[in-house]
Amino acid sequence: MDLKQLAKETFERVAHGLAGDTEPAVPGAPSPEPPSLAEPTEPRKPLPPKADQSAPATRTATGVETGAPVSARAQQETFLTTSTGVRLRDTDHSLKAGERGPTLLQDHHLREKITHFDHERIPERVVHARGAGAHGVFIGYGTADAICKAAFLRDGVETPTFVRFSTVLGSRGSADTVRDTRGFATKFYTDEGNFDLVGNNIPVFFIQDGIKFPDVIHAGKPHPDREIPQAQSAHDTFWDFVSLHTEAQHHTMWNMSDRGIPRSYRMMEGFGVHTFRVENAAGETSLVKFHWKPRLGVHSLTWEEAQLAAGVDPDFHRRDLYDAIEAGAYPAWELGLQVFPDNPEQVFEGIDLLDPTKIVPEELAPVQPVGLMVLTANPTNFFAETEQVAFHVGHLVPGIDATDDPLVQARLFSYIDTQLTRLGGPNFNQLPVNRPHAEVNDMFRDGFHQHAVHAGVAPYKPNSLDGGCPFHAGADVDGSFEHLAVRVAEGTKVRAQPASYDDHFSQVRLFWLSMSPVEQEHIIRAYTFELGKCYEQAIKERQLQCLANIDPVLCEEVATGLGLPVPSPTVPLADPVPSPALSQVGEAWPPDGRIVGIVVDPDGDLSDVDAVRTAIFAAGMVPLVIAPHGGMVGDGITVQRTFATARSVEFDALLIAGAPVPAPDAVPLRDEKAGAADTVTIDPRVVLLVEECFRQAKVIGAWGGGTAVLDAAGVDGLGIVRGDTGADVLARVQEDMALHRVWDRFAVTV
Ligand code: HDD
Repeated sequence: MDLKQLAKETFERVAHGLAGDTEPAVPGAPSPEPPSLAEPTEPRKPLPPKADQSAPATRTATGVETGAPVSARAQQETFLTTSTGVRLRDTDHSLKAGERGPTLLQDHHLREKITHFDHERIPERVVHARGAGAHGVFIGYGTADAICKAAFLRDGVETPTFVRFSTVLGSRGSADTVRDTRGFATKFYTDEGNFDLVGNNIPVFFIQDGIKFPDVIHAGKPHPDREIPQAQSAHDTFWDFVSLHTEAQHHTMWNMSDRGIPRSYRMMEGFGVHTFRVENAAGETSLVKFHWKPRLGVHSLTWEEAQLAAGVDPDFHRRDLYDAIEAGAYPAWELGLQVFPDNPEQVFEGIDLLDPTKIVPEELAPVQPVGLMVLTANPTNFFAETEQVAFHVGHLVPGIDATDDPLVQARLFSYIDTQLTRLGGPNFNQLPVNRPHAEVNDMFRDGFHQHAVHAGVAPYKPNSLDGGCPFHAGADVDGSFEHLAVRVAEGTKVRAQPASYDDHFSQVRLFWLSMSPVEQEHIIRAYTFELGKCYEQAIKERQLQCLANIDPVLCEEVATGLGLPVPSPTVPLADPVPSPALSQVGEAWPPDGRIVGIVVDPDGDLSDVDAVRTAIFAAGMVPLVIAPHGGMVGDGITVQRTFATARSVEFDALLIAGAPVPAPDAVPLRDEKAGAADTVTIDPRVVLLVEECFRQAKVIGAWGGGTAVLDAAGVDGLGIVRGDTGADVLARVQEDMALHRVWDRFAVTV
């Protein structure tokens, strides 16, 4: 079977199956071409209904059950009521003793309204508080059948999913583009019950044993006295911990690399991190690691972009995901497995598979695709879905089990426990977003927020009063869960770990050596920046010692930046074989879903602009027209960004169609001292846009009068495309975009 072709066909089926029936946003208006990728600038028809997430039956004011899917259920054409359904004539004035008199305690509507409001907030997640979610569908390829019997992996089986992406350290309102690990948690509503794959965009973790989780998080969170910095690792407590607790060095290096600042949630890999044990229909077991491979490739922001975005658009990743889905540019990932024999040592090629600070390079164990996930719908209500979704690594389905990795063992406890505080009781799986699509017949009763009205008198086993129901599923019943019967290593009770866990540096070096020069340069800068933000000299010196144990060049460069002496290694440097799969540089990717800005001059030649927009759409990208003012320019070209609202971070490439004139309040770029008035008439905000895009190594193209902007900004060389027509320039820009950035430009600008 050609898996690439299968992935493509599966994606087309899902994406076009949904987009196919898109109708014009404004009835009677012609559909934009192609309709599915336009940035949403006007109200649209609601997206197709999501997988059945129905809340308990809701009644309208007339007492008729709507039966409408959740996404379409708005409170239209209804009367305002109290929470008990009594119609209200006035919700704007409290009940007073006279127009100017005091408010009466009797005003039960006022009290109900304010009381409910007072209790609208729930505790944010203790980690991963800031996030964004989406609904999707997973389609199995059947390629995992030989090793895993889980039904959702079978060929063609479609399973609804809900995914939540997140940052780890920041609070709910923190910026999206901070340097941090990203959570990538997926709930599969399978026919055999819910399966949660609660992973990250980084394949290793800071600690080898879950008992240290409170330590690493306390160190990473803001300082307890000042509660700063928010959503950052650039502070003393974080570096204090990771430099003392050297098993954290591998994860830390991934954070300091470009992986710590993803371009988009749509362009991140996901990892289950731990090794899991799977079982096939014949009862044979294998060990596996889960990988999500994004269809758009793995791409990152530059540090400058990340910082700019945190200021100009703190919701950058949330907006990007929402807009892409709303526009029909559905993000997609292939689920893949690295498969290892289930040997008693649980070691593969010398790598301890139970140590979550280690990867298995893909060159040693290729990632084998087993299915495709496409995210097709945004949440209808952020709180109800994204905030209340509750993941748990113990939500496993038949055929998949946890291993004895001490990190996952602690997680098996933590996830249910945390929901008790966060969601206020043990019935959180009854919330619509958490509700399994498989039949639920548990014997859990009562508790806060109990929504079920359980029938029967015997919620216990054994019973005779309910006919012995519900029954245990016997071994002969399909789809029943059983912990895999693996032999437990014999030993005495100890608080200890195997000697193999003591190697804290060889794989960090492997990662470092696998990076291209420009990625190494970014890593050096990140360490230099973060350590430069620390106050304690001893912490900086201790981290430099760790870097000396990873690589002498890395250590020397960072030490130079900090103005500190270079220590010598205290452990022998390993000689690992680099893993090219770890680098983001070098591979060409489809440009789908990328944003191309087109700067236009309303008074200039706009003849090519429409054709260029259409060609960008046709290539699966999103064009955004940038003009001095909003509204329309030329012959019906809609403006999406103005010189005041556009900023470089938003665009993957920039096109300039004509020399943009200065806005009335703009300061003309002229050399007053030289008296050369009016030598340049280009709006300085456009010049800034071009300069920033150039620094961020983006492709920039210009034709006709637009080339004057390139001259004004003083940009030239690699990835600067000049031409006579828009079509010619766009074609060459697209070629350069395949590599995401003009990587070689960094060499000339740093
Ligand atoms: Fe965790 C949330 C991922 C180790 C305890 N974790 C949480 C989320 C993700 C991860 C993506 C957010 C889920 C959501 O969107 O609601 N966590 C990981 C990964 C880990 C990891 C990939 C290591 C491989 N976590 C880990 C440990 C513990 C926890 C070792 C505790 C012993 N994690 C939690 C938690 C959270 C959580 C406190 C906070 C909110 C929640 O669970 O629902 O239970």
